[in-house]
Amino acid sequence: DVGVGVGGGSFDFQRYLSARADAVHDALDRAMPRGFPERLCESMRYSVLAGGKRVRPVLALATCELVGGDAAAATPVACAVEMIHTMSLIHDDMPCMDDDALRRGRPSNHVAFGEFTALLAGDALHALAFEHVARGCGDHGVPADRTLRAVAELGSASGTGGVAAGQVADKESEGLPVSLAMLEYIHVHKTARLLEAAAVSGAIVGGGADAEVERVRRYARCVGLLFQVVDDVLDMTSTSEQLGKTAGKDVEADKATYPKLLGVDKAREYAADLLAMAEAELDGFDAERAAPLRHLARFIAYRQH
Ligand code: GRG
Repeated sequence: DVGVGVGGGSFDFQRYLSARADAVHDALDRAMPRGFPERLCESMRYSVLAGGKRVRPVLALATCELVGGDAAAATPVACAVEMIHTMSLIHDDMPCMDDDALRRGRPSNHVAFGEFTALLAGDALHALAFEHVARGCGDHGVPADRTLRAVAELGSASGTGGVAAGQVADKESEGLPVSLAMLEYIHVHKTARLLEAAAVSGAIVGGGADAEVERVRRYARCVGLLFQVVDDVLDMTSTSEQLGKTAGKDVEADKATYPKLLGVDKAREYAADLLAMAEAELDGFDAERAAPLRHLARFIAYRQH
């Protein structure tokens, strides 16, 4: 287990992650609307404030600091990425998509609020994400050209170059044989692209030079894919529990995964390669500033659930 010894330095990653996740939660709480229309606002708050690991926003704060920025400047983009991520989860759970009744340990948004409210809560969250960046970055003294680049990055990660493209490819391939190239396309777009946008927009608002931003992009793309490969391996290896969970869902049982296409050992090797590539991208940065990102990649690689 390569994970052993990661905590050997003085950096306490668990403490860092939970402090940052709490700060993000508070910022989201302030950013989310209250009041009229009550049910819509309540439904948006319900999903965003339900928790979650907050990996994407923490990534944005960390890359902002990596390039010498103040994490506060990245708070609006961090919140925006979590809003986009959450809206994608709300829509993903709906009956026309994956039809899941539970999310983040509680009833899915459409189960709690009904379908049309869930659909609109997702739409309103997506719109709020961009409004929040446009207004919030200026309030934190981020120059307008950086804000514009961050907005473009988040937009491109959501649409036909990102999450929506990955989701449509995933849905269209259900029940069909899926090649490794297609599996990679789905995960790069559905999962990695938004993690990449979180990291890249943090580095942009932090004032990173173009070469630094591109290194951050490559780091995050590896971490995003790593996230999915590890997820697939965990699904495959926690067999009895997973079998119980997926027994009634043929689509899930049919779903292509890295261990199914490569075998568990090769999938694990691939995860180790992705981790090494992600870490190599950090080598050119100041070691202390890069420590959170190094630990974040390892946390994703070695998590047990
Ligand atoms: C974004 C425009 C737009 C549309 C959404 C429904 C849809 C289109 C996309 C589905 C995207 C999806 C569900 C991707 C899976 C991403 C993923 C790995 C989710 C799990 O992320 P975690 O583990 O979850 O970070 P928590 O709850 O911890 O935040």
